[in-house]
Amino acid sequence: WTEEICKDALVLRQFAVAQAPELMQAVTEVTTQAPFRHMQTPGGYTMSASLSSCGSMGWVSDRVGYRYSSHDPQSKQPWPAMPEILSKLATEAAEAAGYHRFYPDACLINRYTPGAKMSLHQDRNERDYDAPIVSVSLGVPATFLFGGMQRGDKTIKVPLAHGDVVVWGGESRLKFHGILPIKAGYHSLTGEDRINITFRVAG
Ligand code: MD3
Ligand code: FE
Repeated sequence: WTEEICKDALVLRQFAVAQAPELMQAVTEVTTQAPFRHMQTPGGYTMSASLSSCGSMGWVSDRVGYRYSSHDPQSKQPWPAMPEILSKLATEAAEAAGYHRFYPDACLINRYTPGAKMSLHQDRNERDYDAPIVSVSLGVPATFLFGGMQRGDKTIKVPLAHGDVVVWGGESRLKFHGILPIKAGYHSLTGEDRINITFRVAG
């Protein structure tokens, strides 16, 4: 079933549950080639979530700034190709939310261990703000924080569980958002971790 978080942001509850084991297998394939790593922020902090990417563009952060890059700065190789099971799910979820022909070129994989979080931020590094963002949650649940166009705007909390898929388009695309510290938990597919996969048109 689907829930509206706000105009232009739809949660497709459990959309990815049936495919979750194969999705996790694809994540493992990717992260064997491009291991999860903690990136530095331009402000000098180390992110508590560790991340990897696949597809023709990958998101990177360092002291210089946030950006997309065709190469993994760690291996100096191109990012691994996006496994078809991942791109197909993204296109299908977008379609279910009313966005036709969503073909992402960037797939960011975030791994949260207990206590890891993501502070309020906007996603503004993509070239095309008209394309939606599709995100898939796997494993241990999280509380998503969703705000407005200003950092100080009121936020609402949205629980995200294993298999939930969110499609963020239109006005929601540039709103502030984050993840509260992950509570200790266990999921048979991911152990103590929460895995979030986000698909974007970045390049
Ligand atoms: C709302 N990731 O990678 S996914 C990120 O759970 C990120 O790992 C979070 O925020 C996570 O940038 C949240 C949901 C999400 C992704 C992008 C958005 C929500 C969004 C962009 C605009 C608005
Ligand atoms: Fe984000």
